[in-house]
Parts: sequence; C-alpha cells; structure tokens
Amino acid sequence: MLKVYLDPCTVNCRKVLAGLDLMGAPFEQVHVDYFTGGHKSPDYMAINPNAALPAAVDGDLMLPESNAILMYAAEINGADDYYPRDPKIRADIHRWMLWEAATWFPSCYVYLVEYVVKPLLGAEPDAEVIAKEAPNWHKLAGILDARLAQSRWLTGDHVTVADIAVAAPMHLHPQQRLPVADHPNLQRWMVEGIEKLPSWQRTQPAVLNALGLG
Ligand SMILES: N[C@@H](CCC(=O)N[C@@H](CS)C(=O)NCC(=O)O)C(=O)O
Repeated sequence: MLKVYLDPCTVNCRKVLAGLDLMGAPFEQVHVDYFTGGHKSPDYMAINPNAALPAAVDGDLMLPESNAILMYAAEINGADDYYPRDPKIRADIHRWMLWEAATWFPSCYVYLVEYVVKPLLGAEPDAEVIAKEAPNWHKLAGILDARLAQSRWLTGDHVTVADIAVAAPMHLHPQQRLPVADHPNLQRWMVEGIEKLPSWQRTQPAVLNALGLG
C-alpha cells in the first residue's frame, strides 16, 4: 500500500490528503513533524533529498512532489473520474498542476508566511513584502479567474486533481488575507466549489488544529 509521509498542516501535504480522500485512495500515513524539522532528518532525506514534505513510498518507488503523488495515486487506483484519460483533459490537468507548483504556490506562499507563519512565531507581517508580491498574485489570480469564468471546475464540468492542487496554496485564504474577492469566479470556485467538497472539509480540521487556528 502507498505510504505517505506528511504533516497535515502544510500546504502540499494538505493537498495530498484532500486529493487522496477525493479519489478514495487507500494509503498509510506516516507523520513527519514539520515544525520540529522532521523533514530534515537523514531517514526522511533518504526518501526525499529535497528535505521537503510530502513524499510517498510504494515498494521501491520513492516519490517526492505532491502533484506527482496525486497523479501516481490516481493511476494505480484507476481514479479516472478525477484524472481522466482523455489526452486533452489530462494535458490540461498537467498544465494547471505544473503552473501551480511553478508560480501559484510560491506567490500564495508569500501571504501565508507574512499573515499566518510569522504571527504564529510572534513576528510582525511585513506590508512591504505583500505590496511587492501583490501585482504578481493578482496577475496569476486573473488567469485563474478567466479560466473559471468558462466552467465550474478548472478543466471542465467535473472536479479533478488539478482543482485540489490549485486550491491547496490558498487553503487558508481568510487567514492568509488573499484578496480573492477581487476575482469573483475564483472566489465562487473556492468558496462554493472546493470548500463544499467533503474531502476538503474532512482535511481542514487537521490544518487548523496543527496551526492553533481551530
Ligand atoms: N514542489 C514540492 C514543494 C514541497 C514543499 O515546498 N513543501 C514545504 C511544505 S508545504 C516544505 O516542506 N518546505 C521545506 C521547509 O520549509 O523547510 C511539492 O509540491 O511537494
């Protein structure tokens, strides 16, 4: 069975938990404590040399990268509803998941650090850091908003792993103070789509509890 090493409070771990839940994939969860640096231990780094969470193991396969884990889990579980085999839909899913990891996650992460992580550590958010990132965040959010003006979910009428991947970096959007209200289609998708999914709701308490926000 797929073994997944994670700490549910982090963005990319929550992504994997919500995605595996969505597709009903069986897995064994191994807790690696992010705040005490469990991801930097030699044992964990033998699995993921990037010293980042999450990672998965299936027999001799060691698989870092949250999006790669979701694609693999969908493949071995035949979760075609959430990772359709149609080449054009699949290409579109890959496009959004690659875009998420390369650009969307880093931008949303700036807000997460300033408005969630720093206050947790007793530090003040830096308004200048946010002001510097804001134009880039709005540019990216506008790309999502334009896409979501055309369909209910990112790649059409059905929710897929791409929706979960792109939603994860904004999973604490009220606390992150992400200005989602400026992008009505993005807001509708997040609040009335993603946040209504049972798999999303089931994986929210662990995040809030771990961060003391519950
Ligand atoms: N592209 C990677 C990013 C993984 C990542 O950056 N994970 C964060 C937690 S969300 C982490 O463990 N960072 C290492 C650190 O903060 O020391 C993925 O999608 O899995």
